[in-house]
Amino acid sequence: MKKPRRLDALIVGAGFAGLYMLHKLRQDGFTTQVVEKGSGVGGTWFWNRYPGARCDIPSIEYSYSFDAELEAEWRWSERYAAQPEILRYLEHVAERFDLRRDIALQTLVTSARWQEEEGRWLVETDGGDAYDVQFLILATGALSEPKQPDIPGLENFEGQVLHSAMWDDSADLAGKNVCHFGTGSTGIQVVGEVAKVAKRLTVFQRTPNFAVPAGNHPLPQDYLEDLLPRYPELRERARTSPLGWFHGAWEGSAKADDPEAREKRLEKAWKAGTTGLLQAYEDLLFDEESNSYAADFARRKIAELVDDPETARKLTPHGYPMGSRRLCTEVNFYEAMNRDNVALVDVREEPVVDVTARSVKAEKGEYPADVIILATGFDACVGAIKAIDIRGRDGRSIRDEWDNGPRAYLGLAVEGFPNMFTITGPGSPSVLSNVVVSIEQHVEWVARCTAHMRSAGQQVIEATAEAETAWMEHAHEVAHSTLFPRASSWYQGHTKDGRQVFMPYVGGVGAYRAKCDEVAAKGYEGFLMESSTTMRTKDAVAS
Ligand code: NA7
Repeated sequence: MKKPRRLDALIVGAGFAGLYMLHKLRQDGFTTQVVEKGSGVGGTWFWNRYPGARCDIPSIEYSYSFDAELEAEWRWSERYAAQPEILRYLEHVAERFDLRRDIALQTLVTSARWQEEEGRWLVETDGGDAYDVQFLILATGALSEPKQPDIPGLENFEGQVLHSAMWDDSADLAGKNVCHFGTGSTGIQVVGEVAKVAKRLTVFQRTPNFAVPAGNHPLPQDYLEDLLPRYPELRERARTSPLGWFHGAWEGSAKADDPEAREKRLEKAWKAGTTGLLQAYEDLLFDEESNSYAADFARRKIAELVDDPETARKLTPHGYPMGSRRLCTEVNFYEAMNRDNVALVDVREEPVVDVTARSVKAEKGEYPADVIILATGFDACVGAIKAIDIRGRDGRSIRDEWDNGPRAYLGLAVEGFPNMFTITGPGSPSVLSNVVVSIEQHVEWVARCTAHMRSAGQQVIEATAEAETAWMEHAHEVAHSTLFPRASSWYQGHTKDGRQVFMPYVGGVGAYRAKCDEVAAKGYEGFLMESSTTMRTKDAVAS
């Protein structure tokens, strides 16, 4: 280990969260470094470069709001930008705010140890670098630790295996036999594109998901001129809304409308694109009967869009409320399912039994494969944090503790792990919101907190166990007032004895922001702080 570099803060990750956090702390005069395992900035948008990768929130909303000049100079080409454009945007942000000089790329944080006597973190990387920092800020992303699926015999495969979150840019799928696993948001995007070039594409699906056409389109040349005067008000609306979007749900209950009016409204919402359908009525995520009208509507659409009734049957979701699993955005997915070179295998009806050197064998058939694509998701909300060997007070390991279900106060801080902040951590709106809005809110809250600590002469901040427990109980209660827990989904974590922990906070972005602001205004209620003086006194006593 090299001699540790002494800084105020270390930020792990150079995606939307890490870049803004660096900018903010630097503005406040803190010495700060970002470490990033990728060879470029961009986080999620650096890694997820598979064909068809695209945002499912309109880009004019899924972008930073902290700088009016940035807003005025960046022009999106499409309603939902594709990955290369979002990556260019983040690279632009890194250049524009001169962030790169404090970002170490291709550097993986391997461990972080709380140094009790100093009240600081000692952080080590795979390259042997070390950092001695007051604050450790985990901007590691909620969907960044890829999950490897359990597919029997996969190790025997002699062709190329591509994971959607670690895509090989040089991969050429033209004229190839491709076997594809996973039909979540990612898989649905991949299939729409790969179907156009593959010789034969076999899609292995486990749980069918609801998918709504994106309604993507190029943005008019002059859209920005029209948007700019309204931007501040729209951004403010997003900050105080339930999901971090400009527009909230349409008023009323699906139960209250007569069938004709309901059909008309659902049709309009369907045409509005993905974010529309769940917003068609305000009670769709709360009331089972209302939800069933929208879900049945979406099921009828699948039957209309997919030619082969047997394929349509397999693609039709059942057994969980629409939206309780992530609602997917589709571009060409159902169209791909109508192509002659595409086949769908439902692995619940026809399990995969083996993978050979050049094929995937299922119970009822063998499917040729030159390439296998895994769009099999992430160890959501916790994976990237657990990947680091983090030891808090008394050597406590976050990996071990979160194996019993994640816990955090406001999704921001963890008892036993002082001076560590988790941006969009479990217990915050994170993946159930426009995450850029949630990231900005967390970054600004953390910056306000660190600035407060410096001016108040405080060295250490730590969430109390009581505040953390109370928050987790509240988050659980709110989740259970909705339909979200009715589905098995990656939103759920589990304790060792099998209890569910619903990881994102569903109480709404606006309400959550108000709570965080209140905590700060009340002198960081639910946190304990120690001043540098107390620490020095303790040191003196100890020696
Ligand atoms: P998801 O939504 O977790 O999807 C992963 C998919 O992979 C899902 O359909 C899984 O089925 C499927 N899967 C996992 N293992 C297997 C096996 N062994 N066989 C067949 N299918 C399998 O991840 P995404 O990357 O699509 O999306 C995550 C988020 O990233 C997304 O919401 C956006 O916010 C960005 P399952 O559902 O577990 O039955």
